Amino acid sequence: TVEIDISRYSRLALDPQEDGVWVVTLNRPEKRNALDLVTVEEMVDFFSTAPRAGVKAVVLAGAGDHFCAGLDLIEHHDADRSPADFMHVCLRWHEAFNKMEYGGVPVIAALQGAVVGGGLELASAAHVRVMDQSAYFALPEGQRGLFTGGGATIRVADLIGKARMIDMILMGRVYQGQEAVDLGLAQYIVEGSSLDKAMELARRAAQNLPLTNFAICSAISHVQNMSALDAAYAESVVAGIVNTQPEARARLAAFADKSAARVRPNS
Ligand code: 1HE
Repeated sequence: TVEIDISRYSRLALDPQEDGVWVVTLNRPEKRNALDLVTVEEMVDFFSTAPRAGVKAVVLAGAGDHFCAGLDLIEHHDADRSPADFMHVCLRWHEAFNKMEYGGVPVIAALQGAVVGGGLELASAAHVRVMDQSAYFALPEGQRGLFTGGGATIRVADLIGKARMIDMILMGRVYQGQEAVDLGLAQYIVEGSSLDKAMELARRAAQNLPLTNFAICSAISHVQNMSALDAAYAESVVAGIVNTQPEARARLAAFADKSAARVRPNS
């Protein structure tokens, strides 16, 4: 395993808990947690390292009233980038978000306020999204003379379908509340704090065996990119490794001797 040096991070506040859950907070609330170059590099760094550092689950949060306002438009404006420059900016976003989605460590996003533009792209790279009553989702790029560059054409379209994504960016349509859950933008909506609920879910996920979580939070995404034939093959190989891991024997024994909890309907 490798160590994560918390003091090296400035845009992200890293807070490791005793149970292996790490709270990773976008920490520029005065800029509504807009994603500048430094933030994205810190995300590449953290999410590249976390799978080898014993991180069992991540809660991804935003400080203040808004989760994330997307691309730092002021930095982008001031830099007056060339097409090649901005292509490379986008490639770093993809590097960061792919490390999240394919890294094998469960990432639970705790959402409030604006989850817009690149903020929605970031949230959609998490494995589970929890929203509170203040959270709202939009792709303002269309109105700003821009286009998505952080994976929305892939992940937001996956979550809600192509037609709804096109409508969101074309019209500046905003989704919020239960409707956002019904469409698949988030999986949970809470009356209270999305951070509390995300912590609860992360702790639950952290109870699973790490190799099982690796398969869930890496293989499923990879398999989605494959043909059905290759997907079945890859699934078999992953199951071969995960389902025979020595660490699973105690759990199987507990089922066999009837000490393990049974699956029951919600009461
Ligand atoms: C920012 C940004 C930002 C706020 N870049 N600085 N994203 C957007 O188009 C969203 C743009 N932001 C907003 O619509 C609003 O700021 C919010 C709804 C997020 C928040 O509203 P509010 O009233 O709480 O804050 P504010 O007064 O608008 O902003 C407070 C400060 O944050 C202000 O800075 P200040 O120095 O004047 O105090 C804002 O400039 C700053 N701020 N949002 C930079 N986005 C890889 S392609 C990805 C494509 C995209 O993501 S496009 C961006 C889409």
